[in-house]
Amino acid sequence: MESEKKIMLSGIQPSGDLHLGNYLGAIKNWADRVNDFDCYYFMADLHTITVRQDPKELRRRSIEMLALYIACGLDPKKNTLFLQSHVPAHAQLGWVLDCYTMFGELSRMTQFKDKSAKHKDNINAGLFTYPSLMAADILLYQPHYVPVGEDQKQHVELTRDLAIRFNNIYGDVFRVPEPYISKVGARIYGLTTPGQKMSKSEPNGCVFLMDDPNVIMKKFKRAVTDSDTENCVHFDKVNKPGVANLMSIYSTITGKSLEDIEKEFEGQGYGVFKPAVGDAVVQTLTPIREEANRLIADKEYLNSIYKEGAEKASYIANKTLRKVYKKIGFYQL
Ligand code: ATP
Ligand code: LTN
Repeated sequence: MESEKKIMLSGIQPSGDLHLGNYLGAIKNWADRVNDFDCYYFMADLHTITVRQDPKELRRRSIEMLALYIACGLDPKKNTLFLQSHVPAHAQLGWVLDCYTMFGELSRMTQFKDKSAKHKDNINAGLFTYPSLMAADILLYQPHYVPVGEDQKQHVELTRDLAIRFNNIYGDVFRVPEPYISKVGARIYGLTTPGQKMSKSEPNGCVFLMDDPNVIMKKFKRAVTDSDTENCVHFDKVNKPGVANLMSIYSTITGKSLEDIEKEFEGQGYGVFKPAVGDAVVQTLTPIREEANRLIADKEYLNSIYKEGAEKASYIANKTLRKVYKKIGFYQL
């Protein structure tokens, strides 16, 4: 029976270990919406090779990430969880959409500009055409919503343009999806660099989901607060970005409002506040880490989830692909 629920789809590249920014900005929000939508979440491994990867590490992360998705609350019975390279339709529709995406459009993508500046020795064609593959990832499943962080909005806009362009030529083939950007946790900043988003490329200020509790506590105790001498827990993004970031993390995790947090720590300095935030994060991440470790030890189970996910995803994706092939005139047997 086809589901009546609206469809939601998103992916994360297994190009680095998952961190608190990924959890609060993306995965936690996905898990919270599981009952309201028909959800597809995948590991975008095809996308990772736009930048050189160590094959062993890519393989390890591709399975560890599935364990973490599940441990973070993405129940495989309620969500379709899969690995992009297990569903060939992504690459197939990706090629078709390459032929409907303009050079000028791809040249304007900020992620391409950023990444080609960062990897000057490897500005490959895949890095350039990445957004067409991402459009294929999305359009294959006819989703209503694509929950992503602010940084991916431009790619979803291009996906919409491609869907509209294709539909204008061939009739109603694709649903035109909406980006779905959550306000809560949309941007978590680095603990050592409160001016920049938390990212695996700055590991000292980045809390990884698989970090040991003592490592997490150390990272929080070393978190940059302010240069002011006030030593008071007050939310001021402009003048106290470090403290504001810690307050946002604490608020997102505990559900307490910023005012309540200010009251809770009134008269107490950063020496009390920083370990308290660390402790709340440890409380949240410990069961996730333990469950992920338990699942990682059960490869057979994880493989079976990937297998089932690929079957379910392929069924839907192939339906769209067949329609596309037919519309563009590929001879059908
Ligand atoms: P990089 O470290 O290379 O910038 P990343 O860790 O940001 O990569 P992505 O694969 O680009 O990881 O992001 C996966 C998802 O997590 C995206 O939806 C993104 O918007 C979200 N995300 C990543 N970092 C943060 C952050 N610091 N705060 C909130 N959301 C984030
Ligand atoms: N480009 C995204 C990952 C990604 C994605 C997608 C997200 C690939 N395909 C389809 C949503 C929908 C990133 O780098 N975070």
